[in-house]
Amino acid sequence: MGHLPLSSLLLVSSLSAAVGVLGQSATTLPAPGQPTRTGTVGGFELIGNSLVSAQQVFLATPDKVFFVDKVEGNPTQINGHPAWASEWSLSSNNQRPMDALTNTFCAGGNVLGNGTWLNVGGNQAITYGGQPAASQTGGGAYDDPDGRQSLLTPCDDGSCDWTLSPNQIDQRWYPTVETLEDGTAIILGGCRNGGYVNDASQDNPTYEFFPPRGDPILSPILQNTLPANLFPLTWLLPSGNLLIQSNWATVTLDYTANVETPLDDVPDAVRVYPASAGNIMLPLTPANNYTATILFCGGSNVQPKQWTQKSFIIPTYPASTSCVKLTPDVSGSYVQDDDLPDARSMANFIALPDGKVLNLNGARLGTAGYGNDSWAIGHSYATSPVLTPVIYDPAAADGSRWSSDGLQSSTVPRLYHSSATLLPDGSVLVSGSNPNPDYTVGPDVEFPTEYRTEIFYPPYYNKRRPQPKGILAQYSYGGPSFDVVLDSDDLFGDVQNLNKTKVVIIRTGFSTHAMNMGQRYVELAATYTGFAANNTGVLHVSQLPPNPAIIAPGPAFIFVVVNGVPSVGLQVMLGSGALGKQQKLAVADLPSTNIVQSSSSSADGGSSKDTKDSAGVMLRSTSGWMHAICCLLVVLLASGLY
Ligand SMILES: *[C@@H]1O[C@H](CO)[C@@H](O)[C@H](O)[C@H]1NC(C)=O
Ligand SMILES: *[C@@H]1O[C@H](CO)[C@@H](O)[C@H](O)[C@H]1NC(C)=O
Ligand SMILES: *[C@@H]1O[C@H](CO)[C@@H](O)[C@H](O)[C@H]1NC(C)=O
Ligand SMILES: *[C@@H]1O[C@H](CO)[C@@H](O)[C@H](O)[C@H]1NC(C)=O
Ligand SMILES: *[C@@H]1O[C@H](CO)[C@@H](O)[C@H](O)[C@H]1NC(C)=O
Ligand SMILES: [Cu+2]
Repeated sequence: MGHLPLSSLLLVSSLSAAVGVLGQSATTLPAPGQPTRTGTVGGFELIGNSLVSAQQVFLATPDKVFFVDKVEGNPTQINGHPAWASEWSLSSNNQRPMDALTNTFCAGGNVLGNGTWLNVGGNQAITYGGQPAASQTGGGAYDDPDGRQSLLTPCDDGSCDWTLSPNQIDQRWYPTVETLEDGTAIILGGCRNGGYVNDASQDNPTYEFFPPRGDPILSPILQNTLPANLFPLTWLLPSGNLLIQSNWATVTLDYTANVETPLDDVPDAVRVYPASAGNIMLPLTPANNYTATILFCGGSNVQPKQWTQKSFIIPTYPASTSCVKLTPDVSGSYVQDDDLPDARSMANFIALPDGKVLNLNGARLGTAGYGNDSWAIGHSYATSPVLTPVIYDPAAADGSRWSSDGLQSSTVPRLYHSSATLLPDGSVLVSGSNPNPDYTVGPDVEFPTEYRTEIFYPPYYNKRRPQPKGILAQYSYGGPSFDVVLDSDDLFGDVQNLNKTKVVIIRTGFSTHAMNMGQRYVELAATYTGFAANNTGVLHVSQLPPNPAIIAPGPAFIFVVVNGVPSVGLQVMLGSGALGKQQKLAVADLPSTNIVQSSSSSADGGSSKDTKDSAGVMLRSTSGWMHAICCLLVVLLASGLY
């Protein structure tokens, strides 16, 4: 037992009494298999037409992507009116319309710690052409009450639908939603009546919580950054503060004390809607000590007064190529990063399992938004779509982080109201684009209501995928390590690939308006024992870091990535699976990394040559045993018995 850390021993002794009662609860998932599709690597494939336009998209089960549109005249009907929500089954390619109830036009969303998805804010009830409805309590063309609170508890059997929460939030078009350490959500900002940009008469510069914690609280940054303060770019930081970037300003917010601390203004360009820069928190890893760096790329250099000037001919205005990053828990100053190869507004950033970041969608000219203006392209405020994706490698040297090598262009312009999400097989679903007030199609429409849905296949897509055994279904914050077994095929026949292997957890987020709210990438700490004789290995993997601000509780996907090739992701639960304070446990030390050089006859550990062997074998067996304890612990946490 000499290798086991004290914290683990304490855990073991405190839990051993319960083993007899709950020891049967298995929480290891079956090993993932291979993707069911094959694709053109680096290219796009059209997989069909969505039933509603994908203003908002999220992956909520291993098989189901949910689409949410604004209320508009989609031909697909549900409950006697046009649908504005739907579900896409990845395995069957079948779709079904859903009834989103409230008008979800420019709503925000995220997933709660118990797996229920929240969709809040957006438009009031409307009738045809986007005009206000006579009644705000239902009836009329769409029967869409102004509720501003829709909930979906997703399912994989086609039986679930949107419901109304009894808790109504304040009026907010374009709010941002971020999930907090206890699995509840904070809802920030917005305006009351909609429009291209905000103004003082309808501003809602406050934040509130879901489930509610009382009246909305004033936020100085939101109050002081008109008119471009909609969809404030917001991340929960490992420090427990929130980063908020709005118009040119930046703060951290301690939302428990309601204190904002100003950081530097963002350089070069406005990054929030409607400038709509690509934005993402870069991977949180043991190597960077789980320190958050946020990357912003593109947007538009527009001064506050310029947005509403008659002379601002939006679709002629070039987007920015500027990329900057900020590490807010360490420094309040932005750092320049490599420029985007193409200027972009409305670019979507997607965290890929290999640790790189995909950038797609958007336009070189103009911004988000649409209107009846004579200079609009149809109604679109943007034109010159950027069709070629580009991949950012955070590990590459300065000057060489962007690459489109081997990537092909899409055939579908993705402008305002387009979206994208990572899928479990490591491909990326891309859909939407609808810079129009209502369902608008036809031969003369340059940027129609877009239903065409594509999958982008990243460079690793067609490689044989690792099939790791031993992935847990649920993860605690701290606690005992667990073991994941990789065979020779998983390691591409080379035990040395163990030192190019990582276990990563990805929350794919709620995609809308060039943001994936809640998107996050966390690499788990790991060591390994490798067996050179047969090129197999065992990863010894830590649970989540003992800090739910690094990644909030709730559902996510886990991938084992070997030499840049991810396994198919499995859906897992982070934390207790319920809203509420999460247990933080002592972190077990990991066995040291070791490659056992000699062949099998090492079990007795007799000769000096076999010292490493015997250590390796012992570590393996103890960590297998620790694994059982770990599963038990998770069950206890989940059942509230602990
Ligand atoms: C999750 O919590 C929300 C808010 O309390 C609740 O409305 C929802 O029903 C819960 N979902 C599940 C699956 O328990
Ligand atoms: C890593 O972060 C933790 C938590 O913020 C801190 O306590 C620790 O000192 C850091 N370690 C290093 C090596 O920076
Ligand atoms: C835009 O123009 C159309 C057709 O001319 C009209 O029906 C609609 O009300 C206008 N919308 C706005 C927001 O002015
Ligand atoms: C992996 O191990 C090999 C052999 O010891 C070494 O040459 C290589 O640098 C290591 N790679 C990494 C990424 O640590
Ligand atoms: C590989 O070798 C190790 C050490 O001898 C052994 O424990 C393991 O079962 C072997 N794996 C396979 C797949 O043969
Ligand atoms: Cu919108």
